[in-house]
Amino acid sequence: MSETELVRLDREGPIGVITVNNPPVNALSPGVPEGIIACLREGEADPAIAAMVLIGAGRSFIAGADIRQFGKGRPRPPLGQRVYDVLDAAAKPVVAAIHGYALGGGLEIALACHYRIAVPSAKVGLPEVLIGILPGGGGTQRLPRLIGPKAALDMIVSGRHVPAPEARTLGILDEVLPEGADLRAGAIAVATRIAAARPLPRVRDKTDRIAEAAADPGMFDAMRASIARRARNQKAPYNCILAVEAACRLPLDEGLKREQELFAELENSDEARALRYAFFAEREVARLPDLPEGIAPREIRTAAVVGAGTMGGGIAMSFADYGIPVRIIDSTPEALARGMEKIRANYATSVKRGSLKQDEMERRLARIHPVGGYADIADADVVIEAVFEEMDVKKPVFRALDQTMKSGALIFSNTSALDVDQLAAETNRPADVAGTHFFSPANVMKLLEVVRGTKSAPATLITAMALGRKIGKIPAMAGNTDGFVANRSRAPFNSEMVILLEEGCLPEQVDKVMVDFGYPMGPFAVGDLAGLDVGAAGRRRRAAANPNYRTLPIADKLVEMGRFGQKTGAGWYRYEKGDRTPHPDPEVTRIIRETAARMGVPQRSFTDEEILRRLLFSSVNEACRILEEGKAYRASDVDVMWLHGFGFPRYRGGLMFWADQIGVKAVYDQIEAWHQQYGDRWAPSKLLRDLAATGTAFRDAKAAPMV
Ligand code: 3H9
Repeated sequence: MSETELVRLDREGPIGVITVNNPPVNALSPGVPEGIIACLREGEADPAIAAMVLIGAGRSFIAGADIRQFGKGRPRPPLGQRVYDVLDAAAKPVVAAIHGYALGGGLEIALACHYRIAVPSAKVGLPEVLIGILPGGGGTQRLPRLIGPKAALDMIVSGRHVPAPEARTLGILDEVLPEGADLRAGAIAVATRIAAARPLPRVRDKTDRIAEAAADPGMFDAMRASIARRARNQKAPYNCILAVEAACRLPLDEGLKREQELFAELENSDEARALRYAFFAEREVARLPDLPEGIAPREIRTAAVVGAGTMGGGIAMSFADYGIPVRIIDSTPEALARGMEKIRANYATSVKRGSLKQDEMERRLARIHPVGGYADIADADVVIEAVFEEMDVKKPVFRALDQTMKSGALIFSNTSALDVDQLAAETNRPADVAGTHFFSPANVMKLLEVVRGTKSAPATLITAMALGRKIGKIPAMAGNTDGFVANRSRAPFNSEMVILLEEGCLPEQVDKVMVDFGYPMGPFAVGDLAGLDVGAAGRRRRAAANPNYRTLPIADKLVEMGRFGQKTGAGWYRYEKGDRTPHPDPEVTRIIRETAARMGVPQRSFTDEEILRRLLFSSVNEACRILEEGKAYRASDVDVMWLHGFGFPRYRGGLMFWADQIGVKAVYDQIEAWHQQYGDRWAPSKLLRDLAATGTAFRDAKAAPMV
């Protein structure tokens, strides 16, 4: 058979080797399942073949169904004729030989094989829930039979990737080859060994592990209770549980039918469409369409951070967590020592919670070196400035870095809003300067905004994006504009939530609406966590620069009273000592009502929907302005930023995807109505007007070339 075919059968003596070759990840695109079935039939019919191996070409076994095909209404083969069923009914043994990933339909195929062997670096999993569906290729029925319902539930409901050694312990894999062993040869050896084994060892025939459910009938309700908070508003995790429950109750063939029904309820749900969109948006965000192709990122072996505060410490941890040695400096030895203490305390908390091992903590700490001053970091490949967010504080740091850093070192600023060009202008190497905006806590949050200065060289930007991925972030490119893309698009939301208070809302009411929508915390509670003084500084700066700036007297009043949030025991809420639970505070209600009365704002009540739309539509309008000005590449990049910078519920796709579900025209009409009612701050952007006029979805909006 020819090498260009998606699936081919080779003969190695009495063993037929079926190879799937559908780069990059051997997804089960049209032709692949059919190809496997055809090869299998050929192998079964050939008397010279005693057993078969199923293996993936390239970097993976099979990463699952082709996600791009979902929701297209493409007919699927009926039960009994699918690749899983055909494998299950095979007359000769088939060994799944796994490297890279065996995910979703990929693992389901392996579960329908008779033996599973993997290299130590392989990962297996059923991550369907993460795209809003459930394993629909028999995974919910076979996995519980193989490893017991409890372990299967954990895997199917979390969607986690399980490393090969753990998969061996769980019983998913029959064998993990030693490091460096040849997978193909190992699998052929197994196939030769089991060629004559009858009856064929089939997962469908196993009953011993499934019996565990009878001993612990409460496990399904316990699982439902344990996910209640994080899975709210979602259906897929609950259907996953129902499917595993069915596996414990029904014979396999009936269980497969039930799996199909539960799968069909999900495939075209809003949740599944949003999660698929998010999956592809996260991949799209890596593409930099206007930069020349073929520029390799510079190699980053060592890093440095200037500033050992909360952000600097978190950034240093991000490097250390991914194996990159990092030196850190601050203006005084005391500040540096405090910063190092905080880093140690953060790691210690993870150890206490069980998410980090003590020896790993020591290894990470050993990569973070507090040093005396600029001369001690001069030979680092990259330095990230993370000092106080004031231009006058940052500029001298940039001058000092320019004088000391080796030639070719990249100089990045962790600013969240300031003009990167002004910082670059302090140096004689503006091409090597860019912004890298981490989100707090920097070692936890996934978003990294890479801010492009007018003079940033393509290699600088490409390296910043690659570095971000290397330290586990999702980097997204942003133009140099006040607040860049994430914070700028979020700013109107932040204003609107306080303006709502002037009109009669309370913080706890707004927070409840946003938590019900799916945010992990309400925006006022988040404000208290971040510190209200931080936002106030930004507002002062903007008010000084813009005489028409809409002030927020209620927020300013709280800051004036020293109510900075959790750190002072009071902000939008009050806090008991040593407790982070927000309690509504009558004092805040009094301030809100008094300020509103003084401002003469008429008071009224709001529906939840109105609150939600007031906050999010204001940001949609601003995001359109950002695209129109060429400060972001695509609407889906804004969505990725909201998902990973602000905790926007993933199963709603992102800000712009959510707005598309309402419809561009309806969004425009409402914004225009508020424009009439409230004046300039609600003026629709030109792009929004154009999209509404042409009926173009937000996600298809064309951004201006990035400047
Ligand atoms: C399923 O199996 C349902 C079944 O139960 C059966 C039901 C009947 N489809 O992520 P990367 C593309 S549901 C289509 O950058 P990595 C991806 O878009 C499926 N395309 O690489 C990208 O394209 P591009 C269950 C896919 O090394 C390229 O491959 N499986 C698929 O960082 C490289 O991807 C999953 O949910 C796919 N399934 O990570 C697994 N997978 O270059 C989803 C990847 O054009 N995939 N692509 O941007 C993943 O989690 C990661 O891609 C993986 C590799 C871990 C495999």
